[in-house]
Amino acid sequence: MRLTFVTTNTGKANEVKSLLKPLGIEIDVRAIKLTEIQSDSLEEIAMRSCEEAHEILKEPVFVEDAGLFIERLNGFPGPYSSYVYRTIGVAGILKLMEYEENRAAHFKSCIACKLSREPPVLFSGVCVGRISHEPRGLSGFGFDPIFIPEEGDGRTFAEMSVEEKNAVSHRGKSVRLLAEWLRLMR
Ligand code: ITT
Repeated sequence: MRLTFVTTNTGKANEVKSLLKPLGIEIDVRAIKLTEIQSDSLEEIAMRSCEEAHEILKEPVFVEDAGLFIERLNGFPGPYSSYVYRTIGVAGILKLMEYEENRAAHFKSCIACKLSREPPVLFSGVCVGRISHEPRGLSGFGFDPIFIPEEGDGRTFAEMSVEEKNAVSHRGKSVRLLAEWLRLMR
C-alpha cells in the first residue's frame, strides 16, 4: 500500500520518515498547502485537512497537526503555533515567559489518516516538558531550541538527534500508534 504524508514542513517529514522506515513503511511526501480551519482543537484541524488532502489526491493519505501548549499562557500558542512561530517566533515566546517561574509546557501531535471512503482515523501523542530560559541547539525546527522534554537529560529538542527526539516526542508517539494500526489494516 502506498501512503502519502501531506505536509509543507520538511522537519516533520524527516522525523516521520525516520520513524516509519525501520518499520517497513515507505511514504511519499507531498507539500500541498491545505486550508487550516480556525479551531481550538488539533483533532478537528487534522480531520478537516485530511479530508481535503484525500479529496485532492484520491489516495491513502495522512496529515499531522501539532502545537506547543504553555501552561502559564493558558495553552497558548496551541493550535496557533504555526502562525505564532512565523510572527513572534522563539524570541517572542521567551519574551512572554521572561519573568515566569512556572515554565511547564507540552507538545501535542495529532495525526489523521484516511485510507478509503471511511472517515479519517486519529492518533495523538503528547510530550511533557518545560520552556528553557534561552534557545539552545541547532537541529530540528520550530520551537525545538526552547523545549526541554521531561523524559530527557536536560537538553532541548534542538540539541538532540532526530532519533533521540523521536524516542520521546509527541510525534514519535502518534506515529508509532499510526504504524501499529497500519500493520493491523494490512
Ligand atoms: P503543515 O501544516 O504543512 O504540516 P506546519 O508547520 O504549518 O506544516 P502545524 O500547523 O502542525 O504544521 O504547525 C505547528 C507549528 O508548531 C510548527 O510550524 C512549529 O513551529 C511548531 N511545532 C510543531 N511540532 C514541533 C516540534 O516537534 N518541534 C518544534 N516545533 C514544533
